[in-house]
Amino acid sequence: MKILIVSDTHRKNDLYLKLCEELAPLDMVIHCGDIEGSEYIINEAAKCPVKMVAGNNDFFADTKRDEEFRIGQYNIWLTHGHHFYVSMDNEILKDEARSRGIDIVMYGHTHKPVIDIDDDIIALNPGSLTYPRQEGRLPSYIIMEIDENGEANFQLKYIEK
Ligand SMILES: [Mn+2]
Repeated sequence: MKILIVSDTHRKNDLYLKLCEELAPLDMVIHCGDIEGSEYIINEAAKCPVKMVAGNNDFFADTKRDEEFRIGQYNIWLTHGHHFYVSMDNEILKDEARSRGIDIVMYGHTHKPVIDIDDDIIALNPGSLTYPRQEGRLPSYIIMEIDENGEANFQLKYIEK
C-alpha cells in the first residue's frame, strides 16, 4: 500500500499533478491543509481516495478542520496543526495525539518537513510542495508504505529543481 502525503500547496498544483502521474498507482493521498480552493483538482488528480483538512488559509472551504481515520493497524490524526503551536515545535501536538490514542499524527503549516518517530507516537509533516521553508528550500513530500506485515515505513522526498 502506497500513500502520498503532501501539504501547503497554496493553489499552485503543478508539482502535485506531476507527482500523482509519476507515483501512480497510489492507494491514498493525504493533504495536510492550505489547499486554497484547489480541493477539486487535488481530488481528481489523485485517482484514489483522498483525505484532506482545512489549513489556516482555507477559510471558505467546507473541508473538515481535522479528521481521525484508520490505515491498517494505525490510528491516524490529520490536522493542519496551527491550533497546536507547531511553529514552535510539535510537542503540544504530540501530547494531544497521545491523549486521543493516535499512532500517527500528520500535520503541515510550518512548510518544514518532519519525520519524528517516538516510541509511542509518530509525527509526520511532509513540508510544502510550493513554498518550502527548510534549509535548502526544496519542495518536499512523504511516501508512506505499508509492507506485507502491516508495518508502516516513511520516506521523506525532495524535488530537485
Ligand atoms: Mn501554509
